[in-house]
Amino acid sequence: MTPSRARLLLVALLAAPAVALAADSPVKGCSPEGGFTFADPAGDDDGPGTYTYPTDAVYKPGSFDVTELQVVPKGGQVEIRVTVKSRIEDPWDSAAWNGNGFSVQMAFVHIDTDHQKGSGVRQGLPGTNVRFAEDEAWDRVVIISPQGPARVNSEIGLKASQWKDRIVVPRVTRAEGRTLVAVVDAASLGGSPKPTWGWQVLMQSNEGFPAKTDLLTRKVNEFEGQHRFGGGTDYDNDPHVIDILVPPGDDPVKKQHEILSKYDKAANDPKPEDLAQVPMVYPCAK
Ligand SMILES: [Ca+2]
Ligand SMILES: [Ca+2]
Ligand SMILES: [Ca+2]
Repeated sequence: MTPSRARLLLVALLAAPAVALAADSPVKGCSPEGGFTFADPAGDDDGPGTYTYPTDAVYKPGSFDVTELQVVPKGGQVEIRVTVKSRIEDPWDSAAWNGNGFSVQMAFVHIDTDHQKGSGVRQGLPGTNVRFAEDEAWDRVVIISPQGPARVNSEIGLKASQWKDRIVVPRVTRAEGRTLVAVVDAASLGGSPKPTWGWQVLMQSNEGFPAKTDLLTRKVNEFEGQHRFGGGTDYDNDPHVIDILVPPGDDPVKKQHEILSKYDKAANDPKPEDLAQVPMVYPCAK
């Protein structure tokens, strides 16, 4: 064997374990500019493990099953891409209500830009019924909604005005195949993404006729209905999120079910501490 062939073989042997590990990791493509791809398992579009879709035929299987979050910084803008398991359709003809080309999905993409205790918001947006840890509080949230910006901004003004400087309505929102795409100005996120940032996608469904307390979110009840998710409770104590990301580790489906099951099932007028606490994911943090 020539010395160069021996070196190649050595390199291949050393590289092999790293390749095997990378295949198991949900994280790909971390860039110095803060870009990455983070995979979520298919088949966990059941919240704490019990949620069921509304019965109307527009809620196709897989519609709320996140399979990937991709963040692509491009100059002064950032493309945020949330992919689900089924092709995104527009059964309610969003053009008729100045919408964005899809109908049933809505995703809240939370960002923790500093990972500092006491910095940011621990509460979820109205209607999500979740909270965040003290050192993982969100500093920005991007709303990917089929509703046009005027409607989303009006809902923010009515229901979450205390956080309006932290809530980002994208410059562009559209559907591409199985992917919801949002383009935001990096400045609206407080600057260009950094590999240290934390992210969390809460998958919801666009409700055009929301309750007074809900920011365009669809409710989860004890039993599913034509336009209601089932498998939760009829109070606002159960997390109204269908799929979330969990930090890399063994059995992410089980982990999600554990996280979303930890709420006070008896609290009919829940306090913040009664709600499930969702984690941030720091895909590229060292
Ligand atoms: Ca999923
Ligand atoms: Ca924070
Ligand atoms: Ca998940």
